[in-house]
Amino acid sequence: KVRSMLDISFPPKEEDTSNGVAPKLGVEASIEHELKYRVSANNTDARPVKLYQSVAWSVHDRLVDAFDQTQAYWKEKDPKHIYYLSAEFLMGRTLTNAVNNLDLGGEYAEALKKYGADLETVATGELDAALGNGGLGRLAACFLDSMASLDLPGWGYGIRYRYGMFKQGVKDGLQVELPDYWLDNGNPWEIRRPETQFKVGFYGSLEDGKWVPGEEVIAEAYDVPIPGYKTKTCGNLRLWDALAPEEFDLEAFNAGDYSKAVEQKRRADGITAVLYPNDATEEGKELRLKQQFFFVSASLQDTIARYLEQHKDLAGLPDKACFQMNDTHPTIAVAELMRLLIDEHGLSYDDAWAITTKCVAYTNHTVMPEALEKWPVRVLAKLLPRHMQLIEQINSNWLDSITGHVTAKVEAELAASDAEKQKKADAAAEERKAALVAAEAKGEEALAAAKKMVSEEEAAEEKPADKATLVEEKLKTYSIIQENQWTKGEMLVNMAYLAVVGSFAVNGVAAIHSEIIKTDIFPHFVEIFPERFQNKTNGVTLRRWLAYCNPELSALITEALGTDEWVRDATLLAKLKPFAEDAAFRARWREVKQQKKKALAERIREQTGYQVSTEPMYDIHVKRIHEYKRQYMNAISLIHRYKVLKEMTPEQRAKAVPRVVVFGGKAASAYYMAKKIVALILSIGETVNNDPEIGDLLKVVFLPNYNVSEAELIIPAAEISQHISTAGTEASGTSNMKFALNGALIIGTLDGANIEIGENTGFENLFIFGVKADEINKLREDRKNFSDYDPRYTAALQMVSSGVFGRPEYFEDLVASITDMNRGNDWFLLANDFASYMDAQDAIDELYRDQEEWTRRSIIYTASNGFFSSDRTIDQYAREIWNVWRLEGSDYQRH
Ligand code: HBZ
Repeated sequence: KVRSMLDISFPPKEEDTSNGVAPKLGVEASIEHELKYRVSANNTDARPVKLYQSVAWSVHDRLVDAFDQTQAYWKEKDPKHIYYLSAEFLMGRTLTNAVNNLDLGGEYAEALKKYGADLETVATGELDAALGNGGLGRLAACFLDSMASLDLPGWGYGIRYRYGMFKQGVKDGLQVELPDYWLDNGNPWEIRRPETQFKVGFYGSLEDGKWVPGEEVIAEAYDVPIPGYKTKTCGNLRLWDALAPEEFDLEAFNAGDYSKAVEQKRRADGITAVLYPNDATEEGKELRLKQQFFFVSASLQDTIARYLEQHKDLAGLPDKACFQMNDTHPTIAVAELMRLLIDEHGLSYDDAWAITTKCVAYTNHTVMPEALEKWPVRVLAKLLPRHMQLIEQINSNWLDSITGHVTAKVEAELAASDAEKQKKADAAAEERKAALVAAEAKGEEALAAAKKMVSEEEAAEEKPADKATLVEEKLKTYSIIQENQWTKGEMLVNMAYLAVVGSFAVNGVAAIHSEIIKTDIFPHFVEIFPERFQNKTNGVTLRRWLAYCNPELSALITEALGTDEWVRDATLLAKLKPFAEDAAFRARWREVKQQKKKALAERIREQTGYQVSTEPMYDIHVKRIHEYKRQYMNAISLIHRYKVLKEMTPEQRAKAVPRVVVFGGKAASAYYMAKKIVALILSIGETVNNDPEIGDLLKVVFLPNYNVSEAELIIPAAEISQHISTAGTEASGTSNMKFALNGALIIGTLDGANIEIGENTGFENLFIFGVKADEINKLREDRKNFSDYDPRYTAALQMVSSGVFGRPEYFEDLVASITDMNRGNDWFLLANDFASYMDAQDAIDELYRDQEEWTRRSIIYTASNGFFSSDRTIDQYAREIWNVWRLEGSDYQRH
């Protein structure tokens, strides 16, 4: 009854194009409907945010249609699905992407004229969905776009954090962290599914081998439709929220204990409250493990439940489901899938293991030891006792399975080294025998002394190694459960090892990285299953990162190529190459860059108050702040640049190449050095930007709150971009790809995807400097005696220490971290690379004087880097790991 009353209160439908699915209004009418009824703003005073909301809700309805049809179609066809398990999805804004992927850009632009608005402006009313830290989370978001655009049956699974990445502010020259209220205005892009709920247990004990959780929460699904580019396919990102089993504990409430009554709710709320803002460091917190298990368990239960609606026998699960683990964060999936199959569905351990290891695959994103997750056995056993038991069993089976291999290895090593040792031992024994004989002849006293000496020598002598002990020692290096090397006696579960043992495929994210994980991180696993290790070089979606964030450049590309097919097939960008030789085209290319620089200059003024000219070179360094990414080295180079400019005569200054250097990036809230690096950049900016002698010759800007939306504005404006990590530390990098595609030149080290970008673009077109990855270990060793400091480097650091940029005592630790043997000893080798970095910087200045050649290269970058489309990456995952394919036939083909 109530329902039908509500129904008749809707305004008359203007058109019905719904195929009986849902009545649909035209774009203009639907915006108006939403404006009036959903957000209750009358047309005349529709403020941008209200207008954004009504436009978003109107797009929402169209997404839901596409979503329902796709999901129904997939259900009917029952293809194998890929489930991308990730603790992070850094989606950014949705409106522009959704409208354009749905191919409704024209219609919405037209409809918005009525409000004197354009889509671009309206889109700024949306808050970023910042449910991720950096590259790893953004990669997951690009992958969703590509899966849908390639018509692959794929879902993302993650956590609906109520607070995403903190908002970064600047106060008194320091980073401050503010909460991210992204859900405050409601979220038109999600669909709550109260009908889809699963119980997730924690703590408790094992009773008769069965796990009895001590605490339970409810996972409730929210679906975020993921529209593919100009296809009817609409994928899904399912995010879980945590609810208390009973919102209020009524018993406690009636007994007058209000706080106990809400305790359950508070605990559940805590699980999905906030994203951990760490990127490259491990966060060994129980709550984090809880988050990981929470979303993994709900996702696996959900998948199995859907599978069982259509199939009886779980043995067929690997033909229908593949779980891709985005780093080790979801690795508990290995144990949870085992538990579900054994404890909930009655399979034997062996059958469960056969299924699990055919369903699960793992992507590694880091080689930094501090970022490789290791959970104390104590924490796991308390929070997830049954899982700890299963991990022990998995480990013991694993070690059993390789004991033969390890024994053979030890025997071979022994055979080699023992023959040598035995020879020495035999010779020593002969000598001792002779000494005793000689001493005996000298009498009692001498004999006693000689005996004493002999027994001391024998005790000190290296015993021929005992094989069993050696095998045991070696096996430990393969073990998933290991002793903490810092805290003796504490046992840890190495999640990366668990992931490797439990997966059928393991991949790195750039060619060099995939080699390094084989040689440095998992060499002993490579011995056992070499075929398991693969490379899948990262990519980015060209929709968001070129077509939509840089419509001006896109229009120019489309005009040149005579088609916009490149948005779908990025290899077509190669056809731009001849245009690099066309002076008129180059002029237009420069015009676009100029326009984008202007937009960035405007943003800089808004956010920082600094007025920057659009004439200088725009030099951009944006990414999470980290010692290994070496923003600090850039900062030191800028101090030098400032010093040189100060020392110049007016004639010399007139010839200098002016630069606007823009930094952006968040420092993890507990990362002491990273926060100091932010402060140093801010301080340099403060000094340089207010120095009247310098004027437009140099501006150093720290643009606060770098996020996806800021990146969409910054990247198109870049002329040079910096990717200068210590070789061997950056797994891939993905912003380097975005910059290259937007025609920014790269200064970088031979690290991560820089190498493949160099291969595609021609290394002669990049500014490559620095030591190589295979030299790093030795150089770190050598630093015990390092004294070879570049005088420019020393002078710049001296300026910091002497207070030229203020607060010398605050920067003392930072300076010490790269100069003091006992306080960091320059672990990331800034001093080693500084001189070659400066040479590369000089080469940049030199080339920038030649705007024709610079522009030519810029075009070459765009033309050469179509390889880095995430469509290519996802196609490779689909073929080489997942074995999923797009559905042919039916009207789900692209139009
Ligand atoms: O993943 C990044 C790598 O540093 C980068 O080189 C690569 O391109 C990118 C995609 O493959 N890794 C991260 O962004 N890592 C995290 O954000 C992270 C988040 C939580 C953690 C650990 C790392 O606990």
